[in-house]
Amino acid sequence: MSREELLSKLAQAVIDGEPEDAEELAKQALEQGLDPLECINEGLTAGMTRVGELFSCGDYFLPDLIIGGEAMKTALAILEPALMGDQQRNVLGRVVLGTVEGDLHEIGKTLVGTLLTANGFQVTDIGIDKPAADFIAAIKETSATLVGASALLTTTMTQQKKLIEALVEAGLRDQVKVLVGGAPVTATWADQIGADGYAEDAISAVALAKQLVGA
Ligand code: B12
Repeated sequence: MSREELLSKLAQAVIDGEPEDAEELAKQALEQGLDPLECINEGLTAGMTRVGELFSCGDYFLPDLIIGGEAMKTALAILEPALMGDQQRNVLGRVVLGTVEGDLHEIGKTLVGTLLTANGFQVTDIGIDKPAADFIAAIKETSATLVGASALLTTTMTQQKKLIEALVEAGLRDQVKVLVGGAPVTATWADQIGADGYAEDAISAVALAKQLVGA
């Protein structure tokens, strides 16, 4: 199968919600020497974007989102270890990462964590639906200097603001740089809530994190 064909089939497996196909195609892509990051961006994420569009226009329903997410996660489980190959030994910085309270979207956040880890950051992923208090506990526990908060819903973006307020209250705001991201998040929003940076995808999240720690 050609590279283009494989990438488009990976996207289609997510659109059709076929975890087994997605897994098989991901294995095949690695065997054929395709770049795992390209498979994620041009295959899986492209498919997920389409799922979102179909949901927006009412052609897809919640179960379609769930099964599309499952297909993407199954393929990521095959591709992510291949991304870890070029992991560096020096720790560039410690990061606490999570999806904010009320928000169950985990795929993008996890991908950001994987790429940060692959690029030399020590990542503590606290999971999804996490209140500010959980981010703060993890920052204290790990002495992290970076915190990443993911929000995929317009209704949960406000939790990123709450997190920054809670950091100020806890006296930790000067210790950590705050990165925000997620589909509805913008650079303007990041500025507005006083975050230190915004990145639109996992690759730019790595560049931003490096910049913030001066690496
Ligand atoms: C899959 C999915 C789900 C799955 C999630 C499964 C899972 N295990 O994660 C499930 C079924 C749970 C779900 C539920 C819901 N969803 Co939903 N979902 C999606 C969908 C289709 C894809 C999200 C995804 O995984 N994308 C792929 C990843 C790779 O991209 P990403 O998440 O954007 O992450 C990248 C960047 O944003 C960035 N990034 C992400 N986080 C961070 C963090 C930091 C610090 C940084 C720097 C960068 C960064 O880097 C990532 C990697 O490149 C989106 C559509 C879309 N286009 O986003 C809708 C979408 C986000 N969902 C939507 C909705 C409405 C819902 C529900 C309310 C539906 C319902 N009626 O119940 C519920 C809410 C549940 C909840 N409380 O959270 C809407 C949100 C609308 C809005 N603006 O508020 C969207 C946009 C669909 C739509 N077009 O209407 N969803």
